[in-house]
Amino acid sequence: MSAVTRPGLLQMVTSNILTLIVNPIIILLNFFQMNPQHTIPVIVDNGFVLSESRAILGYLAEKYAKDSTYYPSDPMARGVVNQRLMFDIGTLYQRLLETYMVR
Ligand SMILES: N[C@@H](CCC(=O)N[C@@H](CS)C(=O)NCC(=O)O)C(=O)O
Repeated sequence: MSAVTRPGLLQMVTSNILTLIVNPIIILLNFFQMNPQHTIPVIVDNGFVLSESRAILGYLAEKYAKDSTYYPSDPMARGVVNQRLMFDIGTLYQRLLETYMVR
């Protein structure tokens, strides 16, 4: 009896293939439900779901590195960090679009 016709092998292979197809679909559906924007990164922190990289960075720093120099509490120092965080999305991408994409 060949390996392919051995009883149980076909079911095992079929089951594994189905798992390989179905599991990613379930993961994807859960992800879409969790993050309606369908973008990465996304974090789940004790059930709290947050997308948008800059929001995630601010949240993580506020929650887990309160007095860190990465995200200082001093308003002027934090202002500079926020300016750097938002420069690309606020200015750089817009200029790139204007220069190279929009005609
Ligand atoms: N502004 C978002 C942008 C996120 C974003 O566009 N991520 C890309 C991958 S780097 C993505 O998920 N693209 C899929 C899509 O836009 O559907 C952030 O900073 O998190």
